[in-house]
Amino acid sequence: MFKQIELSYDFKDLEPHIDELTMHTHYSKHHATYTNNLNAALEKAPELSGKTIEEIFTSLDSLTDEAQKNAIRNNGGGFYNHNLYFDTMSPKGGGHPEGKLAEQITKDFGSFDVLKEKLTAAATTRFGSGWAWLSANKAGDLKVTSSPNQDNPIMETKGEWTPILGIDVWEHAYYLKYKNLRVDYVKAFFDVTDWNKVAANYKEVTA
Ligand code: MN3
Repeated sequence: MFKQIELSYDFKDLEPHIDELTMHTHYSKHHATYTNNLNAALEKAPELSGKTIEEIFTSLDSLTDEAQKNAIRNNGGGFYNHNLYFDTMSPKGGGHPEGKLAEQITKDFGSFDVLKEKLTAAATTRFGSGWAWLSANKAGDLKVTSSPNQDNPIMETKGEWTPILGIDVWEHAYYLKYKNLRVDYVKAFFDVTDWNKVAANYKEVTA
């Protein structure tokens, strides 16, 4: 049974950047539904039982039933991507990364400002629903990409790249407050990004 992460903050705590109703709906409805649907789909896929979610993402091609594969891909992505998303936001967020992650950002992108520009571009040019990502590989390299729907870099690269930060650009993540202004939501997301958590994720991928 996969479970949603528990939030270390209240729904209202990310105000004014991310509003309480959006947080409540996003976590208690959208994320809960993905998680429940993933667990339900896995009950009918005994060959995947006991696997981690990352192992499931890299085993999707072994499923021959297209409907089952799509259910596990979409709901598994929805489960995992939102765990990452909610875990890397904090009322004490914002600011900039430090330590090894900061050094690598300078190496791979030139500066933290350039990284934010690249993430903003990935988020705002993703057509329709999807995600913008900062990912790392085991060697410690970083890259910015985007994915459609609930896909993620683990699925797309067979586990070579792991996201350490994800920006949800589905309209349900911002429409109540920001309407059509996705770029303003992305700016606000950076005001609550927990770079300490992102650095911890980076450390885990590269350990
Ligand atoms: Mn979402």
